[in-house]
Amino acid sequence: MIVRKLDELEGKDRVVSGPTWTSRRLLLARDKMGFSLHDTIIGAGTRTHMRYGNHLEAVYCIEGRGSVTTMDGTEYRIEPGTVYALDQHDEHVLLAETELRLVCVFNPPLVGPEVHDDTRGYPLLEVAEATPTP
Ligand code: 9YT
Repeated sequence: MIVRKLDELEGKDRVVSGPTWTSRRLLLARDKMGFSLHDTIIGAGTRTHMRYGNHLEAVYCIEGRGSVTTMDGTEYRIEPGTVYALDQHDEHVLLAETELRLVCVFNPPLVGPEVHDDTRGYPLLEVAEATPTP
């Protein structure tokens, strides 16, 4: 069994930030669960344009308020208790009206250091590219 706590991740390679977000990567590919699980903070007042071409992502909001808008202009309200699943690798814009706390699941699992590339998604990395810390 794997037991890991959010406050144990600081200082390890499991805490990764982009311009608008900080992702605490509780479970990664090397944990061999078949998915990765992140507790992610999105900064208040930010706009993040994404498209995960290599991954499926489910996002469950546990704190904060905002919206996600797809490229056809459809806007969905995001609040605690809302999940959105990017089952079509949907391109989307996430607006954080307040700080958002999101539980994110990726399939295939992230390896660890991924940040958004110029496709607005994450590259597919090999597990060997990650630093082998617990
Ligand atoms: C909602 C979203 O995709 N935010 C960007 C960060 C990402 N979810 C991550 O790596 O945790």
